[in-house]
Amino acid sequence: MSDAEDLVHDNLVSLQSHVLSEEARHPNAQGDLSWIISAISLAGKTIANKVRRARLDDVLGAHGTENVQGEEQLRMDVIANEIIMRCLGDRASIAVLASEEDEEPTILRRSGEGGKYCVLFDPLDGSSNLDSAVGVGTIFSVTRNDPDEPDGERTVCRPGTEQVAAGYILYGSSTIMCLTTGNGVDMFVLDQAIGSFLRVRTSYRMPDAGAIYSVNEANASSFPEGYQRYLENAHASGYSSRYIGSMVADVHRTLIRGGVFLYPPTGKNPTGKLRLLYEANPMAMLIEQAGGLAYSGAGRTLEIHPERLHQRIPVVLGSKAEVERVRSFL
Ligand code: P6P
Repeated sequence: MSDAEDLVHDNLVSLQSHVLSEEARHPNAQGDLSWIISAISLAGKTIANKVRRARLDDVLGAHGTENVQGEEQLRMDVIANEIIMRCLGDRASIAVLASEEDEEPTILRRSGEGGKYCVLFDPLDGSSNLDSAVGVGTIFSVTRNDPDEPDGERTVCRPGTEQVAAGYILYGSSTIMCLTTGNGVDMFVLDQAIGSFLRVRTSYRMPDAGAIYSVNEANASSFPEGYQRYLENAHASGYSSRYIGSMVADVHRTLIRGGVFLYPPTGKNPTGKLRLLYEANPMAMLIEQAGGLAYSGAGRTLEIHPERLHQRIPVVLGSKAEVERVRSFL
């Protein structure tokens, strides 16, 4: 490869330039989605800084309130939620914001006022792991606003197939954004020295197989029988078990190394623990765009018709061969 080709091949591409070049591929795009992704990037950089300093700034621990899930809110949950609201709130094309931390969606502007998109997010998934410095993350999903639907919750309760963009930001040993706008998966790493997410993978394809399963086996005795038979088979087949207990970290490892991530129905969470709209759907879109599969019960996760904003569902997602292997036991 000539020096010039090398230079082009090793081009330095920021998230900003990547998003603008993607926008240029759609002649009728007006840049609204680009602005939203830019706001999510700003929120991610700000949260990354706060996560790194949480112990120093003494903002770990309980906030003293419960969220709509009846879970104890941590101070960092509230801080991350506020950061995202402040970064996204002034983007003129956003109609509705829906957060895991808020019972109701926030209606910012109607379609008549320019509200074109809805953004759903889990501001700091896995935050209970913060005190042990385990990777945590922000998960986001972007859908189109329904101009004829006045109710915020009904507007965002759309099947995952209708997402126009989805992704996560993993605050781990490095800060990584994984993003899809429906045209493959691209990955970016935050270069803190210049404050920019730099593209490291484009059109990423995940491994078709991987002898790794990721599940909280403490719940195994209450899994439906088919999951238990799958686990017995995995144990007998020499699979490795990897479970961090932070969905963004577990899904990122699955994307990179292959394998399967499962959160089955359990005695404590008979419909599964993970939330459909702002955890399972964005992850399912990423996994499918990278060549994997994502199922909830008998059906494809992305085809579920949501009934409630905070609806929970069981999830099996990962490498095509591994998800099919799990399904063969269900
Ligand atoms: P368990 C974190 O609380 C979370 O929502 C996901 O990030 C994670 O995958 C799951 O719950 C872990 O749940 O029951 O295994 O602790």
